[in-house]
Amino acid sequence: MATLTIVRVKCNTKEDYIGKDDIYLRVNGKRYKVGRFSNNTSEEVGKSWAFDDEIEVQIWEQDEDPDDKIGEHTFHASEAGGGVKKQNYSGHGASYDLWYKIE
Ligand SMILES: [Ca+2]
Ligand SMILES: [Ca+2]
Repeated sequence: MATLTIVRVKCNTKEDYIGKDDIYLRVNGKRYKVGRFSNNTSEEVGKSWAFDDEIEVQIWEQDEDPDDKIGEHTFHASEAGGGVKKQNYSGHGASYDLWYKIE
């Protein structure tokens, strides 16, 4: 059993043309609200999820019409012990960085 902690999410470039992005994660399919972002802003998350071999984290931007998926990444238990690392998510013209730790 391993633990994924998402430390912080940063918006480099937002997805919505007007207004702030409304960002949530889907962690193995389950939705977790992060917050609202304009360019070059970040939010502390500090939330952990237990998993076995791998865990998929998607970043989504909420809209009135169908939400936009910024990207997805699968983290592996074999990465455990490496300290805090950064993963970039890019899609729909947006770019987000996610800092995480696997223990
Ligand atoms: Ca959008
Ligand atoms: Ca939106």
